[in-house]
Amino acid sequence: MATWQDDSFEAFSEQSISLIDASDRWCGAFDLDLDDSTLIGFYEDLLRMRLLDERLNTLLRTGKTSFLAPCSGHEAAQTGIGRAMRRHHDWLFPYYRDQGLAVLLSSADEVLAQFQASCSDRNKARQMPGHPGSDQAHIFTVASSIAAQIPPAVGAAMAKQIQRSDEVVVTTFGDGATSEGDWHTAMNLAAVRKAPIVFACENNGYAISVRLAAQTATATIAEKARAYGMPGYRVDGMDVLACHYVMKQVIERARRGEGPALVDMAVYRYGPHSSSDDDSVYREADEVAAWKKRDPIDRFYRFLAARELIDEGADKALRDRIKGELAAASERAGAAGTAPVEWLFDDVLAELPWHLVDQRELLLGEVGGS
Ligand SMILES: Cc1ncc(C[n+]2csc(CCOP(=O)(O)OP(=O)(O)O)c2C)c(N)n1
Ligand SMILES: [Mg+2]
Repeated sequence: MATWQDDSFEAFSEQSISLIDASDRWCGAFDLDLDDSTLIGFYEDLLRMRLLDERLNTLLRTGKTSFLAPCSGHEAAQTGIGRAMRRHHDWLFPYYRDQGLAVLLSSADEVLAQFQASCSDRNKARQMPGHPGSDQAHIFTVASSIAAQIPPAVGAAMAKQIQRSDEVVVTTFGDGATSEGDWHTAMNLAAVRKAPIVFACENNGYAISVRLAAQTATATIAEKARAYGMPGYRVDGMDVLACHYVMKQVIERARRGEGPALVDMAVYRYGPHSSSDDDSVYREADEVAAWKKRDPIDRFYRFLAARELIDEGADKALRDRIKGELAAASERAGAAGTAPVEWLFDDVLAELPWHLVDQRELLLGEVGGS
C-alpha cells in the first residue's frame, strides 16, 4: 500500500472522508503510520475529553463552576486537530466548546483553574467559565461572541507570515459561525493573502436549536471554501484518524506557505448546547440515539481492540487513572482559592483613574474583598 503523502486527500470529494470503516477497521488508501503507543495516546485524549465533561458537570452541580458548553461528541474532531498541531508552537483560536482541545494543548490544571475561577487561572478569572486562554500554550482567549475569534486568527496568521515564522494558526468554530459576516471576511482575506491558517468547523448540525438546513442553503460547509479560492474538505468528525490526517495535511500545507484550507468535520453534540439549554425541546431522542451508535470513543475502542491494543481491563484502568488526574487537578484549582473580585481592576490601565478607584471601593463594599 502507499505511504501517507501530504496530498493524500482530495478537496471537495463527493464522499466525506473516513479512515475507519463501518466494521471499525482501517480503510485508508495509504498505510496507517502511527505506532501503537501513539494510537493509545489518541484514545487517552478522547477519553480525557469525555471525562472532563463529566467532571465539569459535577463541578456545576456542586456550585464550583457556573457554565458549561459540553464537548461530548466532538472529541474525535478536537483530538484530531490537537494532535496535528505542533504543541506550544502553532496557535489555536478556539471557541467555547473546545475545552477538550484546550486541555490537550495546555493542561487540565490550566483549564480547570479557569472553570473554577481559581487564583491559579493565568487570566485572573476574568472570563466566564469555559473561556480559557494561554499565552504559554499559544491559545487565544475564547470569546463568547460567535465568530469573533476568526478575523483576529487571520491577523495573527498574517503576522506570522510577515515574521517568516513557521507557526501555523488553527481556528475552530461551529457551523453557526459560518453565517456570521466575520467568518466570510476572514475566509476571503486569508485566501487572498495565502495566510498560514486552517479553518476547522466542528459541524454538529445545530446552532443552539437552529438546524443546519435553516442556516445555510449549501449541502455542506466544505463547499463554501470554493468561493474563496481555498480547498475544502468534508470529514467524518466521529473518526479520529480521518480528522487527524486531514488536519495534518492542511496544517503542513499552510506551513509550507501554500495557503489556508477549510475542514468541515461532521460531529454531534451529545449534551445540551450549554448548561442553560434544554435540548429535548428541539431534538428527537431517536436522533441522539442514532448518533450514539457512532460514538467516536466506542468506535476507536473497537478499532484498537481489533488490533489487540486494548481490552476491557486496560480501558477501565485508563479511565480510572484519567478520572483521578482530573479530580486532582480540580482539587489543586480549589486549593489555590477563588480569585478576588478586585483583580477585575488590575492590568488594564497603568494607573487606575479616580472613578475606577471609586468603583473598586464600591464593589468591595457590596461583595466584600478577599
Ligand atoms: C454574535 C453572536 N450572536 C449570537 C450569539 C448567541 N449564540 C451563542 S452560541 C450560538 C450558536 C452557535 O452555534 P455553532 O456556531 O454551530 O456552535 P455550537 O454551539 O453548535 O458548537 C448562538 C447563536 C452569540 N454568542 N454571539
Ligand atoms: Mg453547531
